[in-house]
This record gives sequence, C-alpha cells and structure tokens, in this order.
Amino acid sequence: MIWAKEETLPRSEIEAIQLSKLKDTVRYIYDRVKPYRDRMDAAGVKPEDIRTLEDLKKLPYTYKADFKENYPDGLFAVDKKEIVRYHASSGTTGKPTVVGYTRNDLDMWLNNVARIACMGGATADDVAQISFGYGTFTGALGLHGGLEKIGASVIPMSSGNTNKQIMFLKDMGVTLLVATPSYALHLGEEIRKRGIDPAKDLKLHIGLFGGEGMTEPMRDEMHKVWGEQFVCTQNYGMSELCGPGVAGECTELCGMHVNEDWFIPEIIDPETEEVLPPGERGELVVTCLGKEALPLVRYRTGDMTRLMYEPCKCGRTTCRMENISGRADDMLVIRGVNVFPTQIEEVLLKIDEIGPHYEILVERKNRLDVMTITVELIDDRLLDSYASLSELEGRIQKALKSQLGLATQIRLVAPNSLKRFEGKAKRVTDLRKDGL
Ligand code: DLL
Repeated sequence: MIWAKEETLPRSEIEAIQLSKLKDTVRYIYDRVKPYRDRMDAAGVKPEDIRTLEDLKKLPYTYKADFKENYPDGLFAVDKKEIVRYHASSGTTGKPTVVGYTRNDLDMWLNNVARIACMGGATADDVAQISFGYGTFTGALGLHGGLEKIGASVIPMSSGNTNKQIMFLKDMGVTLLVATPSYALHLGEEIRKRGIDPAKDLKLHIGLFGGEGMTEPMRDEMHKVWGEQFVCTQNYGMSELCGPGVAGECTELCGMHVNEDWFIPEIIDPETEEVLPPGERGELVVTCLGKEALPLVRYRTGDMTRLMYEPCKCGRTTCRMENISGRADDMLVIRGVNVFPTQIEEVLLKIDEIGPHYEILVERKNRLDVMTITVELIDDRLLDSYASLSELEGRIQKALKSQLGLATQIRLVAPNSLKRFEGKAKRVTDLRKDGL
C-alpha cells in the first residue's frame, strides 16, 4: 500500500513542490530565527535570492554545534505556547539536542511515519509491538503514532524485559515488530533459546527497524532467527529532522525512499563541503520543508550515503538512499543511542582518581553492543584495594549512565599503561563487523 500520492509524482512535480516549499521555508527562517538571519546576512543571501532548487547551494549549512550554541530552543521559530511536544536526542556534549513540534508538525511527522510503515508492508490488520525505548527518543512515539494513523493495533512495549516481550509476541498474535536491528536479533535468539520457532509458533512477519544501521549480513541473520517469512526493512531518520519518517525501505529492499516533498537531500564532500553529483557517496545534508517549530536548512547529518534516482519497482518515484555506510565525524551509535567520545571524556575528566587518558572498545556480544572504557588511575596504590576500586568503577559507571543513558563496562588500569599518541589520538576501537 502507498500512503500518499506525493510518493508517486513525476520528478518535475516533486521538484515543483520542493521549490515552492523551499522559498516559503527560507523566508520563514529569515524572518523568525535570528541565528539563520545572521548567517544568511553574513553570506550575503536574501530569501528572494532563492529562485530555483539550484539556489539551495547559496544557503549556509547548519551544524549539530548550532543546537549546542542555541540550547535549548534558540533555533525554534515559534513561541513556546505553540509547541505541543518536545523530544531530545543524545549526542552532543553535555546537553541533549532538544527538538519541538507544533500540532501541524506532529501531523506531518506521523504522516511521514505512516508512509514508511506502509513501505515496509504494514497495514491496518497488523498488531505492532514497539520495542524501542519510550521517552524522549523519537523512535518509539514516532512509530507508535505513524502505525496508529494507518489503523494498526499498537502495543507500546518499550525496550528491555525479554520475557514480557516474548509473552506479548506470542499471546497477542503480534505481526509486526519495531526495534533496533541489534535488539531484534537479540530477541530472536532469546526466543529460539526458549524452544519457540517464530516461523511456526508466532504470527510475526514484518520488522520495521531503524535508529541504527542494518547490514545485509545482519538481514540474512534476521531471516535465520525469525524465519524466511519475516520481511524486515530499515528506516532512517534523526531527531533534528523530525525523528523516523525521513526515509524508509520498501519491500523491494533496494534503498530507503526519501519523503522528498518534505525533505530535500543533498550529498556533499564532508571535507570540502562541495555538493557532489547524483549517485556519488558522501555526507547527507537535509533541508526540511514546511516545518513550523524547528525548520532546518542544509543540516549536516554526518551520515555517509549515496542517493539513487532510478525508478523503483514499487511504483514510488522518490529517490532512494543507500544504507548508511558510516559517519563523517566520530559519533558512535550504540544500541541506537548516539555517543560522541567527547561526552565520555567530559564525564571522566570530572573524576579525581583517574587521568585524562582513555580507550573505548565497542563490541557486539550476544547480538548487543557492549562498550568497554579503559581508564588510567592517577595513583597505583588504589590497585591494592579491591573495595576502593569497585567503588570507583561503580561511580564512573553511574556518571556515564546519567550522561549517555547507557550502561558501560569500566576497566581501571595502572598509571601510564595506556598508549600515548603523537598525532591524533585513536581512542575508539569498533569491532562490530557487519553488525554481527
Ligand atoms: O534514531 C530516529 C529514528 C528512530 C530513525 C527510529 C529510525 C527509526 P536520533 O536518535 O537523533 O534519531 O539518531 C539519529 O542515528 O544520524 C544515524 O547516525 C543513526 N541512524 C538512524 N537510523 C539509521 C539507519 C533516530 N536506518 C542518528 N541506519 C542518525 C543507520 C541510522 N543509521
């Protein structure tokens, strides 16, 4: 099922919508958001200079750092009383990235999520279990609202509590699972350990995944665990842009269709900031069209991908983005949570007993991401006291949990035992190969 006629328009009509909305958006931000106005003035661009889609290139980029500088709502274009929902993502140093929605924004967002749910095969007959963590993360409430729009029955399960997840999957006849791909694999294996064969004993046949990447080997693994009947698609989004609903894979499984009447994607070289020709791989930059609370122009997502404009067998004419192949910056996505090494550093530097050197190791154990942080003690006398060591370890874990919202493993080592770097420090080792 195709949710909206805009998904199948000829390219010329998609572009006409984009241009008309772009002109309005640029005028809107110039009039309402001071940081944009200042930056456009500095670049010598006025709203009336935007006459064609090519003119988009004249506009300055927006960066994650702009959220930090304008925390919490300095980039908002409406008065607080018009905001009906806030969400926030992890990921910037110290403070979260706060995003807001007006009533119209929520409607636009959830309609876009309804589209991607339909792309993945969801219908009004589905019983959907949402196993993303509820809270300020956009994933859970986004999919929740989008699936309700198409008339599916939604179970707001949240993450964790494997036994309860499995009980609901079985007893409620769940047909559709929403989760991060790593959690879906973990859950599938736990189900098998309990002697349940998903292909025979469950009704589950759709997986709507996102929040982190799913490689093709992971998708193969998903079929081994959940059965061949299981069609799982991946979905891309970002809190700043709205959350999920930016792009989604259809059941042809050949890239994620971008909801182009609401988002203009560009691909740039992250070093030179030059726009690359269609089909080349680079950093994805997105302009949101028609958003009221938090309009974003040329937002540097940091995600590396490629756009494909060839028609898709599903009938949609919107361009498709390839699986995200990595990040242009050092952000890590761990269990769907965005983590910058600087956030970890900030926590560690506040703890007196440890030095400024650290190493981060990310592995996948039992299908789940595990992050181990090795830190140096300042005084090796502490190594003689088990009680003090474990108290310190607990304290670091607690501080990191409250900063990142993630559990970590801590390894304390003797002073001067970690490698020192002469150039750029290589603090992160990511051993997650193919996501398995
Ligand atoms: O992860 C929004 C979302 C939720 C999308 C649920 C899809 C489903 P943030 O927490 O702001 O928002 O994290 C955004 O996560 O810049 C990517 O680096 C990464 N990411 C999200 N989806 C994918 C995906 C949500 N399908 C950041 N593949 C993004 C690879 C993804 N990376």
